[in-house]
Amino acid sequence: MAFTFRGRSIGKVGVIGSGQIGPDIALHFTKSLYRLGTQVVVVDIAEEALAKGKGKIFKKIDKGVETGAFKPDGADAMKSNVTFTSDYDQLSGADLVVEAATEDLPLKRRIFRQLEQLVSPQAVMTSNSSHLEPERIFEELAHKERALCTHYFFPAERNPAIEIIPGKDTGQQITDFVMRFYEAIGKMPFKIGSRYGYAVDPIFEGLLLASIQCVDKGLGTTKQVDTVASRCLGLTVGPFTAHNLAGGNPITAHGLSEMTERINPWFRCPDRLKKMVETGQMWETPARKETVEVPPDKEKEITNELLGAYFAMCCDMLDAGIVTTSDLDLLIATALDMKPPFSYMNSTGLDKALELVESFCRKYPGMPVAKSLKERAASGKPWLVEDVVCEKKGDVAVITIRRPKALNALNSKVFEDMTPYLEDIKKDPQIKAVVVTGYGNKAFVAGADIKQMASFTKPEEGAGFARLLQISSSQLENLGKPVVAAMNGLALGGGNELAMCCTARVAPKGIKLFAGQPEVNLGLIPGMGGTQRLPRIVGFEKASEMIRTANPISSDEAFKCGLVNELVDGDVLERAIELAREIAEGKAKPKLIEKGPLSNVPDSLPDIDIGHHSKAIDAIAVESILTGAKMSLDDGLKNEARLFGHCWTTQDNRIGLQTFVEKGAKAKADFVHK
Ligand code: DAK
Repeated sequence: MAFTFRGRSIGKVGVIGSGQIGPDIALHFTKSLYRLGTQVVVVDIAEEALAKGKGKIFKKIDKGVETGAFKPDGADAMKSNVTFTSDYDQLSGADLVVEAATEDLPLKRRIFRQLEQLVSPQAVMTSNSSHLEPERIFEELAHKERALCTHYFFPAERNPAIEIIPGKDTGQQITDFVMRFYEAIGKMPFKIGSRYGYAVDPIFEGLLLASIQCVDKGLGTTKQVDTVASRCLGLTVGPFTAHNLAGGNPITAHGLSEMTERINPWFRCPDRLKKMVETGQMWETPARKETVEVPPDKEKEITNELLGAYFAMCCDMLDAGIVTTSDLDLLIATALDMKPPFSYMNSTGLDKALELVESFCRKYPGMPVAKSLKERAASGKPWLVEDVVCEKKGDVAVITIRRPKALNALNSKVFEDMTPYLEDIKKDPQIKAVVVTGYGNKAFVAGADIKQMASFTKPEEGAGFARLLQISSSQLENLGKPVVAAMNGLALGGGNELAMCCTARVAPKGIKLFAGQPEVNLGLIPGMGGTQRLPRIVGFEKASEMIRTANPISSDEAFKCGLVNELVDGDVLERAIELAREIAEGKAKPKLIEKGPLSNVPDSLPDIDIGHHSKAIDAIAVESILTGAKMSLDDGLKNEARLFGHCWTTQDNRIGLQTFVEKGAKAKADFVHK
């Protein structure tokens, strides 16, 4: 058995290097692939390193069992799925190999030369280098088209961020495959242009340099600068503490000195850092929970200096054209868990950001003031940081809703970001069809953003939100081009409703918790067409059960009842793109939703156990289903909107929303049926 994805069979994955990060990478592979029958092999020349790596993985798996993250039998299977060996020949037949050896170019080249003899020309080869450009690492390979860098972040088994760096010779198909493969196994891959250090490390290491500069200039001690840095950048630990935690990693010193040539002359390895590396000393940093006093004037100077450096470095990435504002924002927030730079600049104001950067660059002329920042500030517009990404795949536009921390829940910003794309697509004669999907491997869209809905204090806010959702969903439904929903995971509430506005829906096989209308949990009825489109697609009985009990259905059940048109093994997005094209070309003709009044409307809905849910809200849901079905879809939607508004007059509506916000999604609301 092997994991087959986008036509590639991944039966064996190799990890080279059982040092700092290799075992964590292997752990991520085994925990996400063991069920699919993909073996993981870790190779290292040192037996001691192998034993240490194995011990590390097993300990983490055992801890996962203790915390309930893994079941004991799953944990055993994960363990027996990884082999640790010093025999390189064990990599023979591997379909994907990640090299995670020391950051040393000749060594990496040697490893890849050897590897190329062991694996087929089709096998994907990647390097977890943190700095080196793929063109340099893979220079000597015969088949450079299947090689690229995949840069993981600490801790690699849990940190979802991963930089994907194709070189100039990497095949487009391989890059696409690697991006989708990592997303399918739960990572958040970001495609980054090839430049030394890629996107994250120059910023991470540059902030240590900027912090050292603050100390050199006498603005504060390492303890004080560390404290201010974590405060102003939103870091859990400051740059000095982070460097200590990484054991005073010498790669940082080496990286910074290489960046002088390869990025710009501001980057350098300062003497203080050289000395620390030479002596093996650690930085003096705040103890846990220690309060470090910093005089306010110094705090301000340090903050300005660090923010100047941070913003300057991030904008320089844009000038280099290696990353977009939206990607870098999300990447930094995920990989380093710090304040995302462009959103941060938007909140301080771009004039202020430019002032900080200009002042920094006057002091350190090696760092240029980025053209992108000057132009954006002059335009008077904030940086574009979008929760929706649109990519053209030939004649099909793929719209991805990307709010991974909220499982792609729909807030107003998602619709504001999506609307211009839909307007462009409508006018663009090159685009024949559209696919809408959600980011990641867990959720298509987990519903409308409940936290935003619960924050509304004025009826106008709720009405404005509802209007925006209605306009956007009808824009999607009436685009004039086929739209296929690639329902890659959970589709709840507004998520399922969004999918039902599409021409067709495809979903992965075998997802147990897949689609549902859980609004009654919140003291609401569906408000984006759920009470109208669901009965029209799956019939009254099934729709009534789903809407009134809030029980979600599996993807297999969704297929059986007609909610999804196709089930897919492997990459749902790839099939959705094909289907969208087939519909546009008239080769596939999915059954379209009935837009007129329905003829088979029952007088009442079957008796059903609604459990703890509100009887008051249930009555509104039933009314919406039964009265709307006798109307045209358009009128039914208006009727639903009116009844949705009616929910806000009940006590149970406040109880339901409040329970979610205060106690989380799993808590049951104590409805009073009024
Ligand atoms: N809104 C906001 N945040 C959400 C969310 C949502 N719908 N769903 C999940 N999240 C957030 C969670 O709060 C959590 O955030 P943090 O606590 O980490 O900050 C994060 O996503 C991860 O979620 P969990 O920790 O809960 O993850 P689990 O895997 O344990 O559970 C879950 C996943 C999807 C089963 C669970 O999160 C869940 O049940 N979520 C609520 C799903 C839901 O009820 N959806 C329906 C929402 S109501 C209208 C148009 C449309 C609508 C209304 C009106 N008009 C036009 C009038 C639509 C209404 C809805 O969709």
